[in-house]
Amino acid sequence: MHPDDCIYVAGADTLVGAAIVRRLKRAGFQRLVGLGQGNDAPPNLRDAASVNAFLQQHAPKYIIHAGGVSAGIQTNRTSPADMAAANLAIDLNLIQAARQLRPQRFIYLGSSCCYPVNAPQPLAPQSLWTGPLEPTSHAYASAKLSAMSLCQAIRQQDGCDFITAIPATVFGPGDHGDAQRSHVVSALLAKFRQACAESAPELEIWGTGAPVREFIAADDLADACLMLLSHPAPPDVVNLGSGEAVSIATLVEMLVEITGYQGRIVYDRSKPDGAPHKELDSSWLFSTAWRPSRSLRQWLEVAYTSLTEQAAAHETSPHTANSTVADAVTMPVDQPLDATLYRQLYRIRRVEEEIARVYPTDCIQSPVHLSIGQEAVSVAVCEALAASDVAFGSYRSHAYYLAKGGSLRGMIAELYGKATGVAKGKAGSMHLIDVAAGVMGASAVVGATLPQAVGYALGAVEQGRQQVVAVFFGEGATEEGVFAESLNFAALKKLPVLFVCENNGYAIHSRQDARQALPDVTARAASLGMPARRFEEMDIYQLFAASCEAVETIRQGGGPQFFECCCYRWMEHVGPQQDFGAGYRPAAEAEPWMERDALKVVAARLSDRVRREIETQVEEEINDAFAFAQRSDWPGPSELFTDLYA
Ligand SMILES: Cc1ncc(C[n+]2csc(CCOP(=O)(O)OP(=O)(O)O)c2C)c(N)n1
Ligand SMILES: [Mg+2]
Repeated sequence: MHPDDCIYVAGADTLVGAAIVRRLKRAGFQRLVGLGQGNDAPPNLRDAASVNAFLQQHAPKYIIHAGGVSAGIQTNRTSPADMAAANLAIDLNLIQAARQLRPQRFIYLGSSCCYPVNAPQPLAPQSLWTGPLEPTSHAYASAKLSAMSLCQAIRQQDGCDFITAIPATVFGPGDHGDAQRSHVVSALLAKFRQACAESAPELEIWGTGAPVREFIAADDLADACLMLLSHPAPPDVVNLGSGEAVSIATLVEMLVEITGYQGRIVYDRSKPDGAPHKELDSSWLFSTAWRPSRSLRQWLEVAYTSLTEQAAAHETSPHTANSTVADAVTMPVDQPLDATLYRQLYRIRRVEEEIARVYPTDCIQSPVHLSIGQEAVSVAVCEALAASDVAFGSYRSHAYYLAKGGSLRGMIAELYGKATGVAKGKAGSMHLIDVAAGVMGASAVVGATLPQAVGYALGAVEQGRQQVVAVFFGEGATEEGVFAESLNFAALKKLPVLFVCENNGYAIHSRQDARQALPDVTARAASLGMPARRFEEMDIYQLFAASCEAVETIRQGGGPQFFECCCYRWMEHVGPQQDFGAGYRPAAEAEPWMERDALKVVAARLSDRVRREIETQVEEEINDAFAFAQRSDWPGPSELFTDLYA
């Protein structure tokens, strides 16, 4: 897929559709049609002529159909005809119009209601059409099955790439918390919030609590859909589940813990349970590299935090006096992960911009290799590490040092050469170290910390410490002898090391392809005996999710792993300026990287209020650190011969 490919997400205003649009934008796709007004307005999906005209006009290369009408048990019971008729009409209009267009791929989002009520669990696609449907959602499920069948028939008759994706029960921020219309998670979240706010003595849960369900967060589902869109050959029907099924009672227990609700839980057994067990067999999905970014419990925490924050904002805003909590949760959300990533990215960027600004005054006593543009690699990986894990880096050290939690005051004082610096002012930018934070050191010698990281990991294993060691280095370091030696030994001894190659395409002024016969660094790492992955896009969320997974596997004794993270250095190799006039690389080469700058991407996911709050705090911290460095003393002459090793 190409960033310029035209993509249409039908139902971009639904929980799932909105998440898919967010995900596509984050991945850098710029031509998403049907999201605006006038010429770019979405078609009326219930009107075949409108859908036809829209598809003819935009000719999208990829279509994801997340439109249509869905709801919980209650709506299925009270308005089955409305729901079935609406879905039949919408699906037929869109699928038929898409059939004329023959897009590169069409994804239809089906429903797990389509599985027979007595099909073996977990539900596998081959069980479709093998038995009667669950009575409470019969009409809705039949409509969805018809559309699914139509997609398969088109694939068979016309050879078009139409596939159906069946998600587990979806939830996420933006879902309405209306108990009559919504799905179980959003309904429960809203109930718990209200019960907590009112200190209600009792909270009533529909049914017995026994049914088992598999839930998937809308953002994870969107991520899986993007993978599906670009996969070379997915099957015609795939299940998209999180792999985590729980009973409603367990879900309720999680919510009691998350919300701190103190009252009594009462199950209303007179209400219908729906299907007793619904869990998807997502073997195909899990045979790919895709994994959910968080556990169910973590997602519930995120959803509940956003619900309470939005409800609080709603209560204090005079403009929303007449709207409901349900409306409030459809507003933009400030998820804790976004805020954390933004704080880290913004902090590193601004610290380095300040370094560049003051550099010409000669206050800074050491050369500086800035990471501006590459920060997301350090942030994504270090966020996945535990505080007790450690990291080693290269002379391009600021990003990993700060992301791992190194002292900012100590770093700036070190750059100023002051006695209060992390190495007493004797080391400078290229040798930052803060052992208390697990920042184990950097070196001016290319590749030098690779064997140090491996040695540390061996020590940790020998001494029975469950630590993971991350080591950051440039692609230039892969030309050093220690690269092969270190990876070989780590693989041989199954050491807990995550090797993180920041491939910015250059070593000083020389391009990678002018230096390496085999620039495929990942292939070279894999040849030394470890799982190796290449991340082309500099997508901080993808890298964070992959890092969490890798760190966990490494911690469990799975041996070392290798990440090649493609990125781009915006500044000169060493020093405070840009150097696009230097003649070794064109400015245009930087543009796409600057366009999808992680800092911008994450900022766009935050509300102005939260973003400004973070920025204000970080600016204060930076001012404080520079003032601290400025007023600190120089090391005295007596320091000249201390800390010497020879
Ligand atoms: C062993 C060694 N050889 C050569 C150098 C000179 N040198 C300093 S930085 C650098 C480029 C390294 O490029 P890369 O590893 O890609 O890191 P980047 O600067 O791009 O982050 C070189 C060759 C050195 N410091 N150490
Ligand atoms: Mg490089």
